[in-house]
Amino acid sequence: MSKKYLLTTALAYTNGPLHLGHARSTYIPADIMKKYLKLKGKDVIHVGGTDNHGVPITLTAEKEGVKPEDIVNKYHNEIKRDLDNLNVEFDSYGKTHSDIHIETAQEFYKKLKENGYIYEKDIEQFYCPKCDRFLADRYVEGTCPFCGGEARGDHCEVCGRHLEPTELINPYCINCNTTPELRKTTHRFFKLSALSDDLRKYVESSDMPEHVKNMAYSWIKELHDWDISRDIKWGVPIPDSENQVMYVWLEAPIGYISFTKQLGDVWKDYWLKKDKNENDSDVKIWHFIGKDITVHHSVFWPGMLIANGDYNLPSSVISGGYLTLEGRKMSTSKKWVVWVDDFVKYFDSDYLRYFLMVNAPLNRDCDFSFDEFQKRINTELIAIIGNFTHRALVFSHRKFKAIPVVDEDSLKEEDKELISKCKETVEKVDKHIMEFNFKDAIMDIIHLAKEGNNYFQKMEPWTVEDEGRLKEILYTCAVVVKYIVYLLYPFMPNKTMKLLDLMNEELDLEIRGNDLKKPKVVFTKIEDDQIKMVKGKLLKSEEAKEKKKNKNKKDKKEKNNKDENKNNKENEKGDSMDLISIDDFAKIELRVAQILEAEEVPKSKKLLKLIVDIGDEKRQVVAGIKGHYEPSELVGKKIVLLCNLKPAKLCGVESQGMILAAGDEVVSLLTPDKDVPVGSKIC
Ligand code: B3M
Ligand code: ZN
Repeated sequence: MSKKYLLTTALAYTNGPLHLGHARSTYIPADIMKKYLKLKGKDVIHVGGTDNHGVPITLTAEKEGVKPEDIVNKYHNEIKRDLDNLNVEFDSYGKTHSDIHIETAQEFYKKLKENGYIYEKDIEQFYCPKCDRFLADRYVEGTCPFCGGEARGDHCEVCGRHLEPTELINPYCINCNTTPELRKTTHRFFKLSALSDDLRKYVESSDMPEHVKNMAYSWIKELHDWDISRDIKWGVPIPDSENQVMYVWLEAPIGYISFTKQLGDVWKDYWLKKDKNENDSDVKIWHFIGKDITVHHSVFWPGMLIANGDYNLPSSVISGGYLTLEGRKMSTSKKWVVWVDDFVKYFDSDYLRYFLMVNAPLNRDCDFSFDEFQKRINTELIAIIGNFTHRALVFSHRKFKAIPVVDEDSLKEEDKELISKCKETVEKVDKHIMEFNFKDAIMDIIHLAKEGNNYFQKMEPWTVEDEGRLKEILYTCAVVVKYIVYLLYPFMPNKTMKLLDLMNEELDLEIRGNDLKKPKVVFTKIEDDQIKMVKGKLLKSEEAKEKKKNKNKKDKKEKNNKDENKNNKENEKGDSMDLISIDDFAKIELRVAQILEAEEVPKSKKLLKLIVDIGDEKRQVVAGIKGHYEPSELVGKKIVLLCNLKPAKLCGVESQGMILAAGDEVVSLLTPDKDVPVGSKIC
């Protein structure tokens, strides 16, 4: 039976439009694959939509004084507009705030419960007595216990650490500033931890790339049950609970099913297992996502599907790397971002599709810089592909007004050789695309165009007087153009369709010999002035802000220098690019310490309490490393401790210093490379 492909793309949160990072990691790759498979005549659909629930949306709505629905509709439409402008096609595009999704998610939940994967447990949550409601993590703010900066209940923007709201010092409700209190509430939990063995087997047998598999294995080792209820109103109501909705990450991926359902009964062919015990081998479900949500798609979501039992599991998860902008991390809050909607005002979206795929392999991070963009478009696309296709068409049009068709058997060796290179390129490109290796696929197409250029140059058709020979040469060139157009179409649908139109041809590998239209330049060069102007427009607000920020910083520093009683917090938490002097560094006292005791901090998901020896005294330190280390494996370890940090209380336990650790998903304590005495100073 021939395969069916269901491609999905991560459901964008409706709290903002799309920027180039979304386009690069997720939507452009999926659309390339969709267009390519369709070109090959495969049964393929692309399903996507928007993710309308979750706290960021209610926060945005409250900030703007409107209903969550208004925010959702506004950005749903803007996101779809951006996707249309990028030429990303969908067979079905939905919203999670819709009847079909809510119904599907609730049925899914009921099945999980029926199968014994849901249980109830009482937990304590922050509750604002004044607002009379439980507070989601993001609704609590306070002081970061690690760095003293202003932090949100789930994350500290200053030091970048993940936090639990209960870890905050002086927590307050962001709505009314009241100090919240802990109150008991009954939550639903999903028994994810019971699925380790099934998940490991599933990952092993999947087509996920090796690096995704390895990430999945390391998460599977540490599975905890999942709290899937939230005491808020905005979301998919939990069927057997009043006043609670599903955690957004439980219901959002179910959107992949709900939105396929929008297509009618065919949805069953992709999702419903024919044999209860086995995945349908003729169905390929591929999730295209950004790399930050790999765990959700390679572990949590398959776990949900296994527990439910009715549906096919994803065959692969294609996770695209991050995009930096001009060498710096993109940040919507700092306005260091280029929105798709702005970009397409100045450049054909094909240029973006091309550049974002050719600049780095998909699974790696990639930088967008306007100068590099201009350079690659001009030196590769224009100078190689544009040049060859244009010359070939102009020449044929001038001489014959059509592509001359000849008998391939009578061609000369050098013509045949080039045509066989075309065929080889199809195979190579096919292999690369099917391995999601879009960069190499494009490089092979460029290479073919180079061969075409060399051939054209060598044949010097302008000197050929024999009409028969000229026809052979121009036919050979037309074959190369046709192959380039065909192979490049998934990457650059606009430009290639324009070329096809000039050729009066169809999107395949035949040459029909139709009359040519008068050739026009399809690939236009990006001029220096243009790139300068666009840079000025799209990066200007940030530059102005930067300057202002730097000036403020300078003023503040001057003030601080005068002020003996210095409170350096602002400078410390400033931009990560700030340089510090050696005197600044000397203020930090780092020592090698040895862990003597380690135990869990009750009621905290993250914290361990440690007693450490720093040479001349013992200290009690609280560290957010639970889940990354077992307390027992820590005892005896030599680590690095920041000793002169102001003591702080974390979850009610005093911490007299901070242990240094690196990493986010995988957390590693810093340890001395050689055995140095406890108390050794680090300088
Ligand atoms: N809404 C967006 C993100 O974290 C999130 C994806 C959901 S996919 C089911 O990128
Ligand atoms: Zn409040």
